[in-house]
Amino acid sequence: MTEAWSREEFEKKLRDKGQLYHIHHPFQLNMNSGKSSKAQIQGWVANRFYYQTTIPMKDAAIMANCTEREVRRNWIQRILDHDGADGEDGGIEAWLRLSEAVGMNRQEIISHEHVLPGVRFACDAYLNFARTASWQEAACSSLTELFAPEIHQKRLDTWPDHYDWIDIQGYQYFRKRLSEARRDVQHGLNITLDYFKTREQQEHALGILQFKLDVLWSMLDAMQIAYFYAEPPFHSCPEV
Ligand code: AHQ
Repeated sequence: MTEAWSREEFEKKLRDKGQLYHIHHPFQLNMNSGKSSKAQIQGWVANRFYYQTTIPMKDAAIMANCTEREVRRNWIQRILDHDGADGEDGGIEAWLRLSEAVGMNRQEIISHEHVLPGVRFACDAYLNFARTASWQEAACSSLTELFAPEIHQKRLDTWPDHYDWIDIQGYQYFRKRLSEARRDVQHGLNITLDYFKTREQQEHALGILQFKLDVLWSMLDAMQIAYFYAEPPFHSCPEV
C-alpha cells in the first residue's frame, strides 16, 4: 500500500501542476507579449465569455451536490461574484465591459455567435463534470485558480502598453479576480487537502486538476487554430 503524502507534500504536488497552466500556452504568450492582433484579442474575449457564463452554473452544480451548509455558505459567493448582487454588477457584466473595451458589441458576445466548437466542448465538459462528480471532486477542479492571480496580473502589467487601442476601463475584470481568486482558492484548497486522504485519493485529485488544465489548454488550442493559423472550423469544407 503506497503511503499517503503529507498535507504539505500533497499541496506541493498540486502547486507543481502550475507548470502546465495555460499562461504558458502560445496563444496566451502572444497576447501577453503584444504580438496578438485586434482580431485575435477579440476572438479570445468572445470565446472566454462562454467560459465566464459557465462558471456560475458550474458553481451552482457544486452547491446542488454539496451536503454541507458551511461549505455552501462560502461557495455561494462565487456565484454572486460572477452574476452580481446588491449593487455589484459582477464578473459577467465586467466581461461584457471588457468586450466593449476591445471594440465588440454586447449582443454579439451574449449571443455566443463567435464561440468555437472546441471552446464550447471544453467548457461544457467542465460544467458536466461539476454536475456529475462529487462536490469535493468539483471543488478540486477549481484549483487551477492557484495559478490565476499571476495570469491576471500579467495582463494588467503588459496589455496597457502593448494594446493602446483597448480602453483600460475594460481591465476591471482582471483586477477584480486578483483578490477573488486568492480567496476562493484557499477555500477550495482546504476542501481538497481535507478530503483526499489516501495516496490513491491524492493521485485522483491530481488527475482532476490535470483534467481542468486540459480544459483551459484545449480552449486556447481551438483559438490558436482559428485565429493564429487562420484555420477556423470547417474552413476547408467545399462551398455549399
Ligand atoms: O476568471 C476566471 C474565473 O472566474 C475562474 C473561476 C475558476 C473556477 O471555478 O474554475 N477558474 C477561473 C479562471 C478564470 N480566469 C482564467 C484566466 O485565464 O483568466 C483562469 C481560470 C482558472 O484558472 O481556472
